[in-house]
Amino acid sequence: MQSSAWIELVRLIPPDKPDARVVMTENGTDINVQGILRVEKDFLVLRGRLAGSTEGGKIFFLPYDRMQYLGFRDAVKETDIQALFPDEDSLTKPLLPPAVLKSVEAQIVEKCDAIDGVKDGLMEDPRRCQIDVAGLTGLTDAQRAALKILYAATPAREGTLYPAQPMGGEGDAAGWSTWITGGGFQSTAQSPSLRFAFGTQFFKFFVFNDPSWDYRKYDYTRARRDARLAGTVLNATSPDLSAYKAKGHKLIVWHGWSDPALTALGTITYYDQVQARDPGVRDYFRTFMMPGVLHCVGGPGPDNADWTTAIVDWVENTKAPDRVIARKLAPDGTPTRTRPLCPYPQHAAYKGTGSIDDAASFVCK
Ligand SMILES: [Ca+2]
Repeated sequence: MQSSAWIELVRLIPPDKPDARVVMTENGTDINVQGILRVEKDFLVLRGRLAGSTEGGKIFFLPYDRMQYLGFRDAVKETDIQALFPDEDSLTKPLLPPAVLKSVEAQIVEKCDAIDGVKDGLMEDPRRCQIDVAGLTGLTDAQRAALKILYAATPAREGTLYPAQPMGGEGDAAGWSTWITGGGFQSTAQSPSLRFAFGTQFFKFFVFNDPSWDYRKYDYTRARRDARLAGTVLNATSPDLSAYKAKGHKLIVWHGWSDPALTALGTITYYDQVQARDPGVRDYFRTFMMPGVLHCVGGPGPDNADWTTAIVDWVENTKAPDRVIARKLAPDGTPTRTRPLCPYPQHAAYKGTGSIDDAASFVCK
């Protein structure tokens, strides 16, 4: 498109709608515009924030020949549900079909598996996998844009509404297609994925008491305020465990890193909040992250651990869980791999010798 055409388009932007426009650049980056600073013959200078980021006020210098589109939105709509299911009349046709997700996961594992020092098909800590979605192959622009939203935190008016989905677990049948993207086990004409079902029904009936509430038109940056009343009954997010600690109780929380139902980063955020209030948290509360594990069970990672013995030992025998062994079981129940789970923020590190399928070859550090 000619520069003059871009200039004409940019001049159409109403000045009274902050944070309501989106510019996409050639590398697939969305920028939410907060203000147009200069319109020059060959470039544009604007103030805004990268989509998915909560850090506004950045200055962007944009030559017109790097711009792909310029969109107008009534509000910032960047939740996964809105991105994945823009058309309520075709919910059964997933934007990210299972075969595409398998390819995405394979590319991610290929690039990030070895970061933890062991090529075992698992990422010990997916936060260390920093892949730009723009570099993944076999995706349409719309699929790429949706993935970027999924891998980024959902922004609130201030801070974060909900943490990002870590990379990993995309292609598993019980993974994203069932929970997030649609086309999986639970998919129906009305409810393509479980997150869609929980998300839309929650707002219809818990928050707004309005069966006609439309997720496509909702400005999610209002969600924290709108859901405040429902949250008084439902939230279990207070980081103040002082009463629990005073009674001498113990708490173990474990979470699959690839959980497609509830992002694992939410659990980490909570643990960090408790620790910020009480640096001695590990005396009564420990969190264990399980690499390559989906929601409760499943996924390529060792997902079978004896948590009951771990908590009984801690409560009744004063033996705190410094290392819990997880097992991957074959369909007949035979363990094919064992791996230590380490209390967060520790992780399992390979000693450098011994079988990578044997927990004895790993230390917590
Ligand atoms: Ca690995």
